[in-house]
Amino acid sequence: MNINDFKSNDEIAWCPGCGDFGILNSVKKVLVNLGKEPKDVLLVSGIGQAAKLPHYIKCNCFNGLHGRALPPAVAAKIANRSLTVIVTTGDGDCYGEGGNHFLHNIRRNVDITVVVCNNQIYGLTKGQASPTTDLGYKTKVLSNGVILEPMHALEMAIVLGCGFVARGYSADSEHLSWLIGEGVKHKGFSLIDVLQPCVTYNKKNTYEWYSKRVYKVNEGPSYDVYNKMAALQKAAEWEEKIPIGVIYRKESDSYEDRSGLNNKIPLVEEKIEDIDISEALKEFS
Ligand SMILES: Cc1ncc(C[n+]2csc(CCOP(=O)(O)OP(=O)(O)O)c2C)c(N)n1
Ligand code: SF4
Repeated sequence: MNINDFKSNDEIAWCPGCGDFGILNSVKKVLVNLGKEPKDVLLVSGIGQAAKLPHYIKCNCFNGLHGRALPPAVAAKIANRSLTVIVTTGDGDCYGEGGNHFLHNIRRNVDITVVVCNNQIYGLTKGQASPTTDLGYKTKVLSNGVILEPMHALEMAIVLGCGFVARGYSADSEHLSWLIGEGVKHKGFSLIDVLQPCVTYNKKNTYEWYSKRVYKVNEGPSYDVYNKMAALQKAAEWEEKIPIGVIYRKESDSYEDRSGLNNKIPLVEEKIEDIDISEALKEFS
């Protein structure tokens, strides 16, 4: 497989320069590097600019309601455990409308990878504040500036016991594809929050702004990714400098282990030939 095997025929409807392009390339690279074929992969999203990403990759795709990407993603993974399930979602889609699913699916710990294209704004609906918009940022409808504390999604994920918490930058596609690959290999819920400039509506968190601040966290003697308190401190860094890389790792059993599903035949492989549904169908006749 090479990158062209994952090329879809859909015309890309993002603004030139949008950070989503870097994320799209990174996801394709990961699939090639991991030796996946389009039939092995399910990309799931909700609604938004980021949620269009699955349209631009040739593989299985489920495009759900705004904020509702995670429930179908975990359901599909539970029904067909051989699928590689990756969610591509926005900060509004995942942390706002889908906030409750985010919290409880971290606790549920099904083996899926969640890539949040975090442009700190609602892109598709033309620039309203999102849960990650910086305090004080002025939008068209909030001319005095945002007064709500931003949602600290990485810190929340660490506190909830997420086993793989990372931050990437869409302009560093090589590094980002490595991060997403590590997330896919992690057994359980993995979160990769991606700094994604929205060149049209976010005039603060630009390529220039990020590029001056991002630095790579290197796993190894200088940084212990298994240390929860150190990870919380690292995840909280913002404004002056912004760490990218794997921020936190924790080994724990996944939902599939704990529920005993791993010892059972997946739903998609259950034989259906001998099941008689005629009685059930009478209800609808
Ligand atoms: C239930 C519901 N609420 C609101 C909307 C309108 N809506 C669509 S996308 C969106 C925000 C998208 O922002 P984000 O998820 O950050 O993605 P982006 O477009 O920035 O990539 C909103 C509010 C909707 N479609 N459905
Ligand atoms: S509005 Fe922003 S997020 Fe949407 S395509 Fe344009 S640059 Fe990207």
